[in-house]
Amino acid sequence: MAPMTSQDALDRVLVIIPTYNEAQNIESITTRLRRAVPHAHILVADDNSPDGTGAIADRLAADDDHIHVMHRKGKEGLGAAYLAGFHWGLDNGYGVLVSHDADGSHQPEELPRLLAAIDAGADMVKGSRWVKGGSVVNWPKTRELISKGGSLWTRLWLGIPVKDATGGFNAYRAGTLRGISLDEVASAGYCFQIDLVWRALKNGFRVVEVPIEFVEREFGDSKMSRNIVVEALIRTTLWGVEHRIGQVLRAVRRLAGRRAA
Ligand SMILES: Nc1nc2c(ncn2[C@@H]2O[C@H](COP(=O)(O)OP(=O)(O)OP(=O)(O)O)[C@@H](O)[C@H]2O)c(=O)[nH]1
Ligand SMILES: [Mg+2]
Repeated sequence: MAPMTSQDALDRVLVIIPTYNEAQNIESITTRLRRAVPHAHILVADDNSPDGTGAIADRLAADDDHIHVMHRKGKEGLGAAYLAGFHWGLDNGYGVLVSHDADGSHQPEELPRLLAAIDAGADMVKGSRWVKGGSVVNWPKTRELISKGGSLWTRLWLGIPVKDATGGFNAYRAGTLRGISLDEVASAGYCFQIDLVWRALKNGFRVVEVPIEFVEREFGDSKMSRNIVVEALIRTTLWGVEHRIGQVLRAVRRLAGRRAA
């Protein structure tokens, strides 16, 4: 098979929407996405939502060949839903895969700007609240502090130049996802987003942040919990300790090598 050109990749876009109890949001978000980027396909990855989100998605898919639904057996966290969605997208030949929340926080009308950054050469694009031009609407101060604090903590430990490490509105070239050992990803909550950008950077992929306006959800409940924050804190700190020990060991080895020479 001939390799996919950049234009081929951008012609084959899949937007993955993980859902758990998003019955009030799913139709409006898919409608907005279909309007904003008409050639993109959508995969709803639903964890058997008790509120019937999966059945609504089925109805939408029945009327539109650009909408697909993956029914998963139960709530396993957004990380697991994204991994299943990425595998489905890669197996079905999509060139660019996008992660997108159902709750209206990520605005479909901003997706063309993320895709433009892929077109300009990025391997991974992060929609970012905390770069110049980015913003949040209707977010309580506590959420802003958790998000900014989490990104700062990540930057300090991992030494990565990413302002919004936990952001979930991202676009990946298929080759990026193939090159970051997805099978080893164990993060379940929003730490998943940090895990993926850290892997992309470690593997030498070009990561670009583009400013987005993030809007607090109007309908339905947030699945953010203390466990999700604690998971992110523990995992990033462990990766950071491993990273910093690696740096020290490499420096010691270099020094020892210089002495011996
Ligand atoms: N399939 C699946 N989707 C999930 C799960 N948890 C959350 N989601 C979806 O992932 C997206 C983000 O979840 P939110 O609850 O909005 O979490 P958040 O965006 O981190 O938190 P808020 O900013 O408070 O909304 C939404 O589309 C959810 O429906 C899950 O366990 N399984
Ligand atoms: Mg949300």
